[in-house]
Amino acid sequence: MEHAYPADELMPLTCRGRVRGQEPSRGDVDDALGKFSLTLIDSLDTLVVLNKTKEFEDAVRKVLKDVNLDNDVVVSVFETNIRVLGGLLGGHSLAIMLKEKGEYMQWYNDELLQMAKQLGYKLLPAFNTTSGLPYPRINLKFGIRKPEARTGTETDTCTACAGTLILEFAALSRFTGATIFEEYARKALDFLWEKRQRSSNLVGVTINIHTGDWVRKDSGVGAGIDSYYEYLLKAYVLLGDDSFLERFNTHYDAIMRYISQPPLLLDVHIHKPMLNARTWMDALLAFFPGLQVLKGDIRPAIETHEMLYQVIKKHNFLPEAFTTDFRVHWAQHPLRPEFAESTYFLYKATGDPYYLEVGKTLIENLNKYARVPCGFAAMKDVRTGSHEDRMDSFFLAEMFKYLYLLFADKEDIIFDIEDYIFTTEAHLLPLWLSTTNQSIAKKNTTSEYTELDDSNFDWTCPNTQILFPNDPLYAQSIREPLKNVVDKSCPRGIIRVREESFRSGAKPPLRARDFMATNPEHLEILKKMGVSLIHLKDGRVQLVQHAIQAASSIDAEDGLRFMQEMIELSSQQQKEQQLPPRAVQIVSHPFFGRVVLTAGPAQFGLDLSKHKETRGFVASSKPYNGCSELTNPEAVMGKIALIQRGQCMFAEKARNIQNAGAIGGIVIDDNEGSSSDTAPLFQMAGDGKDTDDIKIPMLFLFSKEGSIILDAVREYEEVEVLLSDKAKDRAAILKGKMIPSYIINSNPEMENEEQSSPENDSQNQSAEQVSSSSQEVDSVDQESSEENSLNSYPESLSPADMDNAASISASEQTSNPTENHETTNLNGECTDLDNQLQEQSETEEDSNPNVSWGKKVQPIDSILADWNEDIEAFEMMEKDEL
Ligand code: DMJ
Repeated sequence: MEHAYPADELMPLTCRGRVRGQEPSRGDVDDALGKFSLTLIDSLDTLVVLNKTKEFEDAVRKVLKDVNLDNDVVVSVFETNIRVLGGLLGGHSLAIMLKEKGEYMQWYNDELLQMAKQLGYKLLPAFNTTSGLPYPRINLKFGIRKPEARTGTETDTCTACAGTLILEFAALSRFTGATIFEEYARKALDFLWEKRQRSSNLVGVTINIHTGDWVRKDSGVGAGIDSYYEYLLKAYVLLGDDSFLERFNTHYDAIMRYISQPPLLLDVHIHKPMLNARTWMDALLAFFPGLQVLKGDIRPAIETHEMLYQVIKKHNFLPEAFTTDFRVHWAQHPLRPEFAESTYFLYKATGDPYYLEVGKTLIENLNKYARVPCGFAAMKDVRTGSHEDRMDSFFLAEMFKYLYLLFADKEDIIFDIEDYIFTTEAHLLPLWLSTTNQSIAKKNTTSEYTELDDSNFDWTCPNTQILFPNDPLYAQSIREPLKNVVDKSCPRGIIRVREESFRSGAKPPLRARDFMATNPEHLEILKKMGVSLIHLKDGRVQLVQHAIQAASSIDAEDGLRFMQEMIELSSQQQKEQQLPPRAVQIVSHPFFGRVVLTAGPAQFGLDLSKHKETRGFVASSKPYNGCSELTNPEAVMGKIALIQRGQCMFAEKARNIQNAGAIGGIVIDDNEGSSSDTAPLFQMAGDGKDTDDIKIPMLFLFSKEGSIILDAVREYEEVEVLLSDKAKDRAAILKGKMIPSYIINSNPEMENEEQSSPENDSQNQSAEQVSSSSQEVDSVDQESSEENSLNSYPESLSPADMDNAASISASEQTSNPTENHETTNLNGECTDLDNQLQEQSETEEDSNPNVSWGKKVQPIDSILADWNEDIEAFEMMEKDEL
């Protein structure tokens, strides 16, 4: 309220409000911002839960006085529904509860509900499609009327986007008596149900809102689908309509059959549900154990939650995506609440104090790593602890609420929380709505519910009060075998997999290592194998394989082998060439280590991952570009020099500041407004000469991050920073326990070590992007810049950048045969499966829950033998779609 109001969100690093249009666009994420004081509305019912009744009363008055819902802004229908409509309804629910108690809100006359109704009507034009599925976006002022609306041309939406409306819309109908909202939301759900893939009973991630065709046919419980399942079960709870429960149970049965590989939850294809569609999981699926608790299926909930907790313990937060062998796939973490939500529900179900310990860890990590002077900042990279100038509204709406509730006793909350259901945004809707204005509730009109295998419901228990009365250690006994599942997992071996692939005899006609994107013969072979090369706008290229486009099934197999090789080659090269991002932490007053900026590393100079951090005050070099001998050596001596990017090579700048006595350097981008929020980080390349003479550490900051330091210098003059590979503990910083950099730099042994480091060996290799965000995953950087002029792959495709492109693209059509070639044995040691594959899949799979997630282990020969069948299935699938 102090720094951001009336803006939609707080920018906690720069201490101001995020106003759409005034900040560089972040793409879809900005569609949540409608200039309607989003965070305030999203936080209304949190205030009551936290017993801040007076503040709630003031906040409601502010919303009524200030908020305008008629802005000429294009917003996401899904986000506006769950955050704003849900926020207004949650606020209304608690306002009438308080009014009835007779002390607070006595003046309240359903004003929030009237606003909610106004907003509901604004969202309705989005449903003007033949399918009844809503458009993904709407203009708050102009609806979808073109051209003023600037929207309404979209053809696709995500399943969760179309299937997460019923709670808010039904509540709105039942509170107001206006039936249209519930009708529209039901119609969208009916359509999705009709479109489920009939043999697997799964739904895809995106659907065409006009034709109902699945656009993305992968299926999981995380991003894009998550709350569709959540709302089916909760619609049954809130509305008491059996058809929702039957639909949920049908989907749940399919999820447990195909997607659940305890403790993992892995995406599959809707038409070939035995094929994994990905080798990684996203953070959004962390809500699923909570939903399983609501369903009463406690065992898999405990298992998945435990696995997620171990990933969190490794990185302090759950990265946006992580692989099946628990490596970071996408390192960002926008302070998502899903894991806290599941922790709360598991604690409620089991009463096991372990979950309080888990909650304590979450709170400690938030305070230690995310708390900044003006709020809580999202993590840009969980590996470095660097921040993003972002605090999403769900942090207050959900994270605060669930963490408070986890520790609250019944009497700490001024109303009975059991009388309410949580929406997906944790807004509270009263259960008495189930018996109010029921006229719209349709009875089950379809008889298409399949007979379900009851074994999936063995653990279903309708009442958490009577769970495990005789066994308080029940939850622990399930966690125990999983205790080292993350730490002892083995990274995927590259060499072994390749050997196995070669041992089978067949090699693709073109080897990944020989491939040149500019060679017409190579392109011809690619085409034959069904592999297409897509040139992206930014100069990068992407490989995608469509098996059905291959000339024959043999060519399709070759294509699979080629993609496989490319994945392995690229991940190997990426590991060899890429340096992870680094951190610049401001440690002086008033920051005290709380602001951590993501920095790009250099391929030369002191390697901060091998040596301890470098700490020092900053000083700007003169000339500021650092391209000639400094004229102010006295100012930078013993300090960390700030230098502007451009006009000469990075290494030249480093030498000039080192000669002036600087102990480190920070190069700040000269492109105004650039930020690691919007641009991919890269590592600074050398100059093609020997750079062993550069001993000081050099880091790169984009302009926005750099200006945080420059502003601090303007305001406080003396600004001290810490250059490191990972943000350091603030307690240690405050106690001054850090080792001064001059001690580190003067260790001759370390210098020698550094000279032989692999990073120095690769100095003359390309200046690759540092992968800090999976938004970059699909592509290959072919750009070169003045400082990055040593890119060693100017014309050919650099396999180093192909990892994710190849893996994702390949997985769209095929299972990834490189998967599961390792497993973890009972002692947690890495085991080569070459000799044991058969025995393990036959024996351990059944008896050992530790390895059950490796149940799809399949030798490559058998996968390839299955290939023809896959092609037929895909052809069938295409026909189905037609
Ligand atoms: C929230 O806005 C909701 O929980 C939504 O359903 C998906 N996740 C975000 C927070 O991560």
